[in-house]
Amino acid sequence: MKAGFAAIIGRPNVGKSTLMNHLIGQKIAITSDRPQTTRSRIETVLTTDAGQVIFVDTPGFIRKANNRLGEYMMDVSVGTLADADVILWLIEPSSYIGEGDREIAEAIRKVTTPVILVINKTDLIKKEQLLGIIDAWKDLLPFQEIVPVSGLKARGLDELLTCVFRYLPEGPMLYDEETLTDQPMRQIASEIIREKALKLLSKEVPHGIAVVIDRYKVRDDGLTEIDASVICEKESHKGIVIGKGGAKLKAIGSAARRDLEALTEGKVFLKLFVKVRKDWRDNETLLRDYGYEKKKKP
Ligand SMILES: Nc1nc2c(ncn2[C@@H]2O[C@H](COP(=O)(O)OP(=O)(O)OP(=O)(O)O)[C@@H](O)[C@H]2O)c(=O)[nH]1
Ligand SMILES: [Mg+2]
Repeated sequence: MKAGFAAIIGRPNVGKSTLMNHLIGQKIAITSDRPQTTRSRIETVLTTDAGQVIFVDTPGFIRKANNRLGEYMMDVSVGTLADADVILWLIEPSSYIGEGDREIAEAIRKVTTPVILVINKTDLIKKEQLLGIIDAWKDLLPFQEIVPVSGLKARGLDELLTCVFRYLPEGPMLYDEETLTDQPMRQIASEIIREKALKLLSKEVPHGIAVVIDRYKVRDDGLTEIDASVICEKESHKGIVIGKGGAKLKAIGSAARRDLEALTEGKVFLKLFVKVRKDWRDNETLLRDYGYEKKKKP
């Protein structure tokens, strides 16, 4: 049997979280069409006859962090490169190699971890274009493999898995067979609410949002009660999050509740509150309170 870690890295919005969800067959990581959706390291586990892969979803690589949250996110992404057994570097299906991609290549050159280049979103291109893309990228790094996939349409995933297992060490399973993720339910719940805020709010507001679960209680009758605070970083954002007559907050709440009920397979009572914590993205104490804390290596 084989078991090990596969880090999923790449620029923001290339489809890392979507791919991971489709690889394990369940939605654990939140996704959106906005860059910088994922903020922390999320592990999910796939157990097959061949062994166990622990996928590690990461925040997208950015060239320059604008605040401490951004610095934290970059630390998470760079930190996974050396720790993983294999790196899956996801790219858009394009021949263009930007500065951001070159910086990722530089970061990968500093580690000895094998790298699979994963050309994602191939549903958006014609088959004939693929060879040109492979040709443009193949010499950027000594890639072990180049694999085209579509995370969204779940195409090419078996081929990708076969490649991943090639680079995992022999060894016993790291998690028991039933384990799907290292994320506790409270954390998944807070992320689901943040996802709906990302999708339903426009402009710069969503990037300054954090969600904190104040209370999470499973009642004897099976119903789950959740109180959560939607934190925004400016007084002027609070009204936008609440919306006219509370409509926006209500929409965020009902969309989140639908997902939470599907996940918990039961009824959910969700209460949302909106709070302002000025410039929390640059406040070390608040970042720690919201779970964006650097974990010390043992
Ligand atoms: N057409 C197409 N769209 C995709 C595919 N994979 C992801 N997307 C879309 O791309 C957008 C970004 O997807 P995410 O999975 O959130 O991307 P990410 O790389 O995790 O983004 P960050 O967490 O912000 O770094 C979403 O709108 C997805 O629906 C794909 O294979 N094909
Ligand atoms: Mg993501």
